[in-house]
Amino acid sequence: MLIRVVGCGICHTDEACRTGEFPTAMPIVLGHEGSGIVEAIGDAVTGVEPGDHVVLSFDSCGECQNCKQDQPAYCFDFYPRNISGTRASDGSATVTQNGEAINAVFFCQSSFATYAVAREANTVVIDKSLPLEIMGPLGCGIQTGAGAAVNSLAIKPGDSLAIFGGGAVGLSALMGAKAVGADKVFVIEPNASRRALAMELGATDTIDPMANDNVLEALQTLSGGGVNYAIDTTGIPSVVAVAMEILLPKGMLGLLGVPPAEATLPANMMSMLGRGVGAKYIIEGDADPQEFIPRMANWYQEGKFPFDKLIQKFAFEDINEAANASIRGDVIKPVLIF
Ligand code: CXF
Ligand code: ZN
Repeated sequence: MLIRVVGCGICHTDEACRTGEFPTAMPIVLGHEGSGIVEAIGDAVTGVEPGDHVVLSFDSCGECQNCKQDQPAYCFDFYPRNISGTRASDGSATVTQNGEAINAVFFCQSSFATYAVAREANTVVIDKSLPLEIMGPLGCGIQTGAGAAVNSLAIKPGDSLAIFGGGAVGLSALMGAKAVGADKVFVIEPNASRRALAMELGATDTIDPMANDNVLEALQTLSGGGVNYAIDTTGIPSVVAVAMEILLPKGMLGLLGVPPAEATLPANMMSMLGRGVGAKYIIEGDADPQEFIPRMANWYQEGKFPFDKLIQKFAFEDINEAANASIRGDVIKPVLIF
């Protein structure tokens, strides 16, 4: 379908692709947190109509083993469909410039553009009463953080959680955990204004890792011995090492951060065995966007999930300023407005 884009968040993956941290072919039209209004649909579209307000998310095939078990983030065709820059069906280009092929189809949307072409699979219809301009980040970064806490770790009332990194993904994990009744949630983050926002969003306490030479000890003291779950959004091996060690017996660490290319897990296997703990990488918060995006939107309307507090709007023309503000850490989640 053809979508007129009204807003698009900038996610760390856009930046990682631009800098070559992530293996995406250049040049490419990035942008994968688009929201907009459907202008036209193809023959095979059944559940979306022109005029619908939509959030765009990641694409999946709907047919592989994982898609069939409602785990579209682990679609066997995820990379061709979302990262390759060309049509998954035949590798052809969807965009040209002066007759030359340009990569696009990024997350089956390439929403740093006034128009996007998406499939029904990655297009989620939302209620028209929602603020459409800022809804796009629910399609990736916010879904990734909140889904990790709610779906992957399945946090329950009474559970405790430590979140390493208080950016858009980490603070979304905090909001998700609080929305489902987590007890104690600790956020480890060097930026003072992000720590303050974490407290406003319901964190039990925060730690500044720059002011603490032993974060593990500080966290043990604050938590009374450890936590049931941890989430790492930093991808930094020395941080992951602390996250592994703070887990109580039977604990689980969710890994969300993009690591350096050569990094290996910094885990002591005997220590893991002794506590029966685990660690796993989580893609897109284990979410089925068709179910989870409306769920987060409902929480937002009920006042339980104030994701708008993470967002700062920029005009589309100011995309470079928006990206730089996020790299500097001045803005948590920039959203481009068209
Ligand atoms: C990405 C993170 C890296 C693996 C593929 C999915 N998520 C979105 O930005
Ligand atoms: Zn993303």
